[in-house]
Amino acid sequence: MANLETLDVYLSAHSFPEEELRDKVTVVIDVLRATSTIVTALQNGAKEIVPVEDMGEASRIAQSVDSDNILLCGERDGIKIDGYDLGNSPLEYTNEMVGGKTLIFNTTNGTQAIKKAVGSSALYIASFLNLSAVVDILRKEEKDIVLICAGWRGRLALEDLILAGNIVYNMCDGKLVPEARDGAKVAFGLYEKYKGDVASVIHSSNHAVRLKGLEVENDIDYCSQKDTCSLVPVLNKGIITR
Ligand code: 3SL
Repeated sequence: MANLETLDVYLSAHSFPEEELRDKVTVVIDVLRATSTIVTALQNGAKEIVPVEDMGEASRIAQSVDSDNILLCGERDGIKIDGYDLGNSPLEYTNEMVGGKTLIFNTTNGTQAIKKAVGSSALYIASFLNLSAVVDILRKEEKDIVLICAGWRGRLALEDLILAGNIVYNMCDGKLVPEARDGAKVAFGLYEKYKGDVASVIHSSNHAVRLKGLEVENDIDYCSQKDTCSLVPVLNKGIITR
């Protein structure tokens, strides 16, 4: 049973030292769009996803795997990386495109946050799409849990924090204990205030505005949907599977 007094929320991937996660269960959140894309890709039949930090790591891994079955995927500042097969729009990750494939996945903040948390005792991937499935798994965890908001280049991202708040809120059935960690209290408070209109909060976030400039507004609607999927991606030996 999860310990709600130690459940914590880290506001960006830059806000903590890796060593802190060693004996903890972590959940990486990048609503717009990396973790929503990971959930979608696995739901649509991708075999596995290898998160990487940069182009160099991506091409090294791509060269060492059967090239018929791999796709290079990712973005920098929201735009598909030159020469890659796919960008970071979850809507591109259809069964026809990703079914049975290994995806090498390289994004600005989301995969950086995952790589930073590889040393944790278990690592799950969360989005609004698989919110309830994540909460179900976390409720059973005995170890301390940290929800890591990927954020944007070291800064807080509202859409990540409100999902963290939704997870905290659901885990404690809307009643946070006074002993809760500060991070959990802040996320819970944000979600509690806006829980009637989460989609509008996501649409008004700085990153949504950035993405609207790239004309990917459908992605924002897509990533704002709750519980369309019951799988929880998990990282094992550097590879994410369902
Ligand atoms: O930073 C990331 O990992 C991405 O999700 C950002 S973007 O939505 O593709 O711009």
